[in-house]
Formats: sequence, C-alpha cells, structure tokens
Amino acid sequence: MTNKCVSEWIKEMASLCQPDSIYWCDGSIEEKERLQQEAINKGELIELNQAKLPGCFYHRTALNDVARTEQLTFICTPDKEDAGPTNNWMSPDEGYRRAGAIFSGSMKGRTMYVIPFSMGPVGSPFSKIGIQLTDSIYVVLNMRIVTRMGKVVTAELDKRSRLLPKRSRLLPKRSRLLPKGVDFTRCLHSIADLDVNRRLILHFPQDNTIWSVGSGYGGNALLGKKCLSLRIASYIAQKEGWLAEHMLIMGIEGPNGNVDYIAAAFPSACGKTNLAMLIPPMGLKHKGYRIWTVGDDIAWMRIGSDGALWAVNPEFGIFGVAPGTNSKTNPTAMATIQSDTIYTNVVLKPDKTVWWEGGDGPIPDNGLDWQGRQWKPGMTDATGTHIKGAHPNSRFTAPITNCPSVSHCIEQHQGVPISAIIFGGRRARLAPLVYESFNWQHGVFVGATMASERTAAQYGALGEVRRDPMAMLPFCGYNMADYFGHWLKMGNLITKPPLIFNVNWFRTDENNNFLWPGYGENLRVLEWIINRCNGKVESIETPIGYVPDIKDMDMTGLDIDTKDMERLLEINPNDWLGELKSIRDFFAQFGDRLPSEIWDEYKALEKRLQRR
Ligand code: GTP
Ligand code: SPV
Ligand code: MN
Repeated sequence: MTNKCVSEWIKEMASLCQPDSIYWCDGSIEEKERLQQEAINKGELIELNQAKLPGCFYHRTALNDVARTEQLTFICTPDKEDAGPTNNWMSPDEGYRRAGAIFSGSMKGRTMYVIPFSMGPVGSPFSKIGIQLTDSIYVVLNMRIVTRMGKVVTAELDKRSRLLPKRSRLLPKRSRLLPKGVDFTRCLHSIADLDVNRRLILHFPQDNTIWSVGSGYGGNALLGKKCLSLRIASYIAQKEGWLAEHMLIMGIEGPNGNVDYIAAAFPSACGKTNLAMLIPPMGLKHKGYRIWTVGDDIAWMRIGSDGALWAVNPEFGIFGVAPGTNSKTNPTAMATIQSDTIYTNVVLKPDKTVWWEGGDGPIPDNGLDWQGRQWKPGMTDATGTHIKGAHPNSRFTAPITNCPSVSHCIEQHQGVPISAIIFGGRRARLAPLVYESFNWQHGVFVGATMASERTAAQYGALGEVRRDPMAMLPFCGYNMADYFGHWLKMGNLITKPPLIFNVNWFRTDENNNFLWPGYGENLRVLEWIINRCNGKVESIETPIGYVPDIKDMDMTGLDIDTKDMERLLEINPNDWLGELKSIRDFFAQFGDRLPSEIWDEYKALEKRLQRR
C-alpha cells in the first residue's frame, strides 16, 4: 500500500530484528482494545477499577528502567564537533554497528508493531511524520496517546509521497543505508532484554533516524517525544529556520477577553505541566482570568507572515509526573487523568485504583508499590530510609483532549502567536521571582545561562547546580554553541519578537521553606509579564534585567510579607559575580564556536554588576 521506500526500510529492519510477525497500526478503537487485552494477558498491563477509572490501565517498568538514561543517549554524527561538548557522541558507523548487534534477533518470538505518527496536526505542512517500529505494546498504547497516529498518518504519508517530484533534487543527501523518497523519521525501537548494559538511545540527525534499544521508559522509548520532537527536530529546525524547544505553551485569557500566549522552558520536573494547567487563585478570580493549555512539554515555533513567533505543540498527550500532583496543586491534571490514562510505577491500591506520594485522599493502608511488593505507609529499608510507594519519576499518560483547560487552538496548523518566552529553573538563592531581559540578544544570554538545582530527593547533592541552557541540555541534537547562534539569528528574523523573561518559583528562606507559594499564585507573575508585553506597567532596572515594582503586582488575597516579597525580588551583585564563574566555565568548553555575542553579553553583565 505505502510508498516503496517505507516498505523497503521496514523489510530491512525486520530482517535485522527478526520478529515473528509485523503489524501495521491503524489507530482504531478496536485495535486499542485488542492490544490492551493482549497486554493484560501477558502481564504488561493491569486493568484498573473501570467503575472508578474508566479506560485506565497500570504498568510497571523494569527496576532499572525508570527514567531517561542520559549517559546512554548519543548524537551520532560523522564529526564529533557537530554533537558538541554537552552531548555524548558516537560515529554513525559505530552506532549502527553497536546497536545493530543488540537489535539483531531482538524481536524473535515477538510482533513488530509499525506505528505511523505525526508530530503536529495531521496535514499541516509544518508537521513531521515518523514511523516507529517497536516490540512493546505498552509503547504502542502510549504513542497512541501522546501522538496522532494510525491510518490518518499513513494516508498523509501517501499524499506527501504522491506530491514528491519524480527525481527530487530537493531531498537531502542520504547515507547509503537509506533509500531516497518521502521524508519521515525512521524510528527503530526494541525493548530487547532491558539490560542497561545493552541499552542505547542513538540519534542520527543526518539520516533522520533514531535507534533505541533496551529501554521501555517514556523519553527513551516513545520516540516521537524527546528523540524526534527535540533532538532530531532541533537539528532540522536549525536548517529550516525555526525553533524546537522544551517548552509548555499556554493561553492567558485576560479581563478584556483577549488571550495572550506564552511559551516557557523549565528543566524536567520543574513545573511545566503545572503552569500549563494553572487555576487562577481566589484573589484574582474577580478579574475573570482563564487559562488555556496548548502544550505542557514541547513547542515548535516558527516565524509567521506577520513577523511574530507562532508556536505549535507537536504532541497530542501528556506524560506527566505523578508525585506531588493532587487536587490542590493541580486540579486540572487530576481531572485529566480520571479516564483513558496509563499509570506507570505508582502505588496500586487493593481496589485497583492508584496513589502516589503527594497524591489525593488518605494514604492507603496498604497496596503494591512500584516494584510490585506489598507496601504500607511508614515502611523503612535496612538503612532506616523511608520506602516510597510510587517511584519519584512515576508518570501518567493522558490524552490532552481530556484536559478541562485544553485550548481550542491545538489543531491550528499555524499554532498560536507568542507574546512572551519564559525561562526558569529551581534556584534556592540567586535568581529573583521574575526579571525581564533588556532585548532579544540579552534574552538569549539569559536562556543560555539557565541553571537548576538538583533536589536531595530526586538527584543527589542538595543545592548542586547543573547548567541547563533553555532546559535543552539533554535534548539539543547538535552543538549547543551553534544552537545559541541559531537563537541569535532567529532574533534578527522575527520582526515582532516576544519579550524574554526569567522566573524562579523555588527561592527559599534560611529554613529551606519556599518564599513563594507557587502553583496557581504564579498567575500574579504571569499577569505582570503580560502587562509588560502590552506596555501597561513600568519596571525597575537592575544589572541583570528589569524587575517589577512590587506595587505593580496584584497581591489581592495573598498573605505574603512585604519583607518576603522584597527578598523574592532581591538581586545580590556579589552572588551574581560568583555565578559568573560557573557560567564562564560552562561557556569555555565551546571554545571558538561560541558566538561572540554571548561573550559580549557576559562582559556587559560583569560590568553592570561591578558598577554596583
Ligand atoms: P517534565 O514532565 O519532566 O518535563 O516535568 P515538568 O516541567 O512538566 O514538571 P511538573 O509540572 O510535573 O512539576 C514537577 C514538580 O514540581 C512537581 O512535584 C510539582 O509539584 C512541583 N512544582 C510545580 N510547580 C511548582 C511551583 O510553582 N512551586 C513549587 N514549590 N513546586 C512546584
Ligand atoms: C522529561 O524528563 O523532561 C519528561 C519525561 O518530560 S520524558 O518523556 O521521559 O523525557
Ligand atoms: Mn519534559
């Protein structure tokens, strides 16, 4: 049925992996139900209480397969310099050889599922098509939620190949491995034996190819997500003149009924899903604010014919962090995950419902933990450490259309116009609640100098700062110095650029308590940001950028000390001069490849700080 280059590629991959059978996914409800049943029979899925959680299922990953494995993730380019100092690198030859040895015969006794999927609305000229081959039903069912997939995408692929000129000179030169023809991302995935020593997540940007083997976890295995929509897409975006970013997209409907859209980049587990689904706080209710969720993790942004930046969420579902999600912190997410949701690595209660640390309701008396062991609250291990029921990175996968605040614009081919770009991270000290960059170039510097603290619970040494430019450190598919250069170049092309801000919800006092209440209250900061975009409020100039005058922030109904507010907005020049050292070390690794504008901004900031 489909294009010859597609069927030839599938044939070649099948002869490598040797599945017993090959099955093309059509995306129908019947197919979904059949696969669910098969996964239940095999023990890959557990059916949850259908009266309480209709259409919901439960999955446990292997014990060693609970998060993305950045150390096993590689960018495979002929020249190591093209991957840059912040990526793991392997030559394409070595990549195909090493992963090929693991893929070899890895699907014996299994079915190879063929998933045609579209990142972005089906039929949009901006959307990218991928085909994922996988031997995991869990992956098929998740891809069904987080992407648009099946028959409609196969038809779109056929349409695109019919439109192809007979002998296209427009197509990029391909490696000898790839036949010429319609463009799609070739995504090969096998869980193989789930052995970490035989796990590789490889990206071949020049070949538009992803090979992932040995993991069944989210970002490692749902290849449309981080692998295609960020690593491969960022590479394509640089060539085609757009941006692929680790950003949420949300609309803020204001008192006058206007909707302003913003995009925000925070590192993993730093609050994108929460912000994208924000519920306005009581104190601002009278103003009639409404939030519209466009996306919670990835944004593809292009320059529109009006010269503004327009953003599309390439995904169709939410793969969100479960712990900490409850009806107080994120009621919208809780409403989203009551049906048609796959829960991974949370606590399974005796009544076949689910729970996690920081979740709703009373802590269950007992249940099965994420490892499938009997679990009771208060249990400790041999070292006396409290045993968590849910894995800290346990997740839910739900269709974005379940979200009560979903924007009606998610299918718009051109996306939504972005008024503000917001960067942010977890900083116990240093970074103020919010500041605005002086201009685009300075804004790029602000994004490039982003950093986030690792929390004791999740990542190791408390307070340890990891530099994570634009929240893209693990996701940039090419040399990050070139990536900064691309951002700078985009600034010259956008005639109506969004303003660029930085936020920090995580500043703490000397007792390590958050100074800012966060969550819904973050709307107060967004309101100031929108007012800045619309020229409605003044600001105060500091060495690092513009900060709000406290009187310009609506604090109605929020009981927060003026002292604390001052501390939240405080900028300590000495601390910032200290930070410059870490920034300099980070930038130094890029050598001459780092754009001179970035060093110009660095020196200008140093000067402004020393003047104080
Ligand atoms: P990924 O899916 O990994 O990309 O994460 P994310 O950026 O979408 O993070 P998410 O919204 O899931 O939040 C991660 C954690 O941060 C959760 O435990 C939240 O409860 C917490 N969090 C989110 N927003 C805030 C906030 O405004 N203040 C505080 N103190 N915590 C927050
Ligand atoms: C992240 O880690 O930023 C995620 C989860 O959004 S994953 O899809 O696994 O990358
Ligand atoms: Mn993410």
